[in-house]
Amino acid sequence: MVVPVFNECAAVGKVLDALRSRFRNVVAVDDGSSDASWDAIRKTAAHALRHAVNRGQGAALQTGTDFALARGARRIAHFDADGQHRVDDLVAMALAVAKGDCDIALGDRFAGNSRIPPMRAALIRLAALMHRVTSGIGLNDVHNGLRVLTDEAARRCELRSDRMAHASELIDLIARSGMRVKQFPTTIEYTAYSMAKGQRASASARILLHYAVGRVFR
Ligand SMILES: Nc1nc2c(ncn2[C@@H]2O[C@H](COP(=O)(O)OP(=O)(O)O)[C@@H](O)[C@H]2O)c(=O)[nH]1
Ligand SMILES: [Mg+2]
Repeated sequence: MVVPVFNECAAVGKVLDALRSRFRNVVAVDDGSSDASWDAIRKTAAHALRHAVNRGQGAALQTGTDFALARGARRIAHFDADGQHRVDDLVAMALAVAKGDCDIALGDRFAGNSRIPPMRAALIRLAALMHRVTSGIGLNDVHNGLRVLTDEAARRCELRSDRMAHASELIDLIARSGMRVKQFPTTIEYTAYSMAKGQRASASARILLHYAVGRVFR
């Protein structure tokens, strides 16, 4: 379980407690927060790691993944620290990967009970279409932070995009990895907290642009 954390002291303690009630190995990565997140995760995470400066969600996920793989983890999950994901959804996905139903489980907020802000939904659909065209991969929700990968899949999908463009980079890596992917219904809680703090719709547009430019110049 890798939990990227950036200035989430109000939410992260509860999220880590919920995760630890169901999973043994929770790795929280404080991404150079300026609030009390570090104190919160040191108290509640099984493994607390810290970036000295803010590097972005992609970098935080890769730091946690490298740590888990080095310690022999056989499955890696990504779970946001802001309370937007449900632990029950993760349990279903982790079970499917453990049983060998797929190598990579991706959350699909369009199949869950999420009340997705319309602009957000439109941009995710657009990003999904872009991936369909560029790599032929047919997914609904390409920017969902809830994922489970086998160790092999995690090794094949090493993230180089430090910031939010990692979500699109990962879809590309998955398309090329030849691993078996499945989507699972997940509910994203759009609370006042997450909406105030999380990415605005414009961030999805930025991710798209950032990613498209990166693709052209690669
Ligand atoms: N915004 C942001 N989130 C980060 C960063 N590093 C780690 N994170 C964590 O990444 C997760 C998702 O971020 P969020 O802004 O909520 O994205 P959204 O859910 O897609 O709107 C949260 O757990 C953040 O704490 C960072 O540099 N910026
Ligand atoms: Mg969020």
